Amino acid sequence: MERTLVIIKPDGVRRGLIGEIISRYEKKGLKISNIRMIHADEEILKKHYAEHQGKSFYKDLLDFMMSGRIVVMVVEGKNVVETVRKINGKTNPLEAEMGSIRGDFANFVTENIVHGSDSAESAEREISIWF
Ligand code: D4T
Repeated sequence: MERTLVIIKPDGVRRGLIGEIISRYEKKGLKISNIRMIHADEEILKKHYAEHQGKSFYKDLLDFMMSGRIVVMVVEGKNVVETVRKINGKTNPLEAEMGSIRGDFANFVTENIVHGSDSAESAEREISIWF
């Protein structure tokens, strides 16, 4: 079964959206197969966001991701990578469709509530970082 890594970012946790977000995945028929709540440190975030190192938004992104607790989970299902990205909506909330998590709840590109892996290969890499 395909797997993906989802992170509910500090803004999603602060705003009390954990249940809302998980229920959207579950109602679509996806399974949460592992889950933990942590306060991430710089070391683990540098690994997770290695591809963005050097980009203009990198430091703000890491600071934001360390600003509170996050929920990290493994989600399983058929075509789960693509399905989760559709449920999450586009990275920039202004472009995200209404009805998606980002379309419904996010305002800024950095504070965009959730992360979902962008491919099955990224998912396996990210799952090995967090679990
Ligand atoms: P994540 O990784 O959070 O699911 O986002 P995406 O896969 O949808 O998008 P991404 O990797 O391109 O961006 C990672 C993370 O960086 C923030 N970001 C991104 C930002 O603050 N400014 C920007 O210009 C971009 C492109 C938001 C998500």
